[in-house]
Amino acid sequence: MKKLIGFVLLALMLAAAQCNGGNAVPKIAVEDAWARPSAMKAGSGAVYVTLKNTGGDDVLVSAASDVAEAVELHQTKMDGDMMKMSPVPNIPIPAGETVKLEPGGEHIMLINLKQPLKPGETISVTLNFEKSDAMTLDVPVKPNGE
Ligand SMILES: [Cu+2]
Repeated sequence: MKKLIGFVLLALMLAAAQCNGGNAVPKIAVEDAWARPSAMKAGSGAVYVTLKNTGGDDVLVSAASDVAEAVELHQTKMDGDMMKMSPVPNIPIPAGETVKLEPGGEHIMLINLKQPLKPGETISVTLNFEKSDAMTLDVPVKPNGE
């Protein structure tokens, strides 16, 4: 029994050591933010962005925009041969990693747009992080992110 407790403690210490990146200050750069144009009838929209973290661990906890009634963080997954989107509570941005929110993957979902998103327009989207300060982005609406 003592041996088992010792082993568990060792495992916990190793786990804690691996989390040391979490003590460093995150340093997140935002690249290539864009929103997909919506159909003429306003419905939902999607925002994509690349988050480059050259510091310690952080987590994208929520997003906000006044162009939609609600904003959710979503993931896209295959369910059989159907692509299905579902909300996720947050999107981790681990130390030293680049997390790409892109079509077919994770994205920021604009629920119930108040107006259609037209190419050439720019919308304001705020990203809220667990550790980093909130960032408000000017996000261009582009047909395919080009
Ligand atoms: Cu979605």
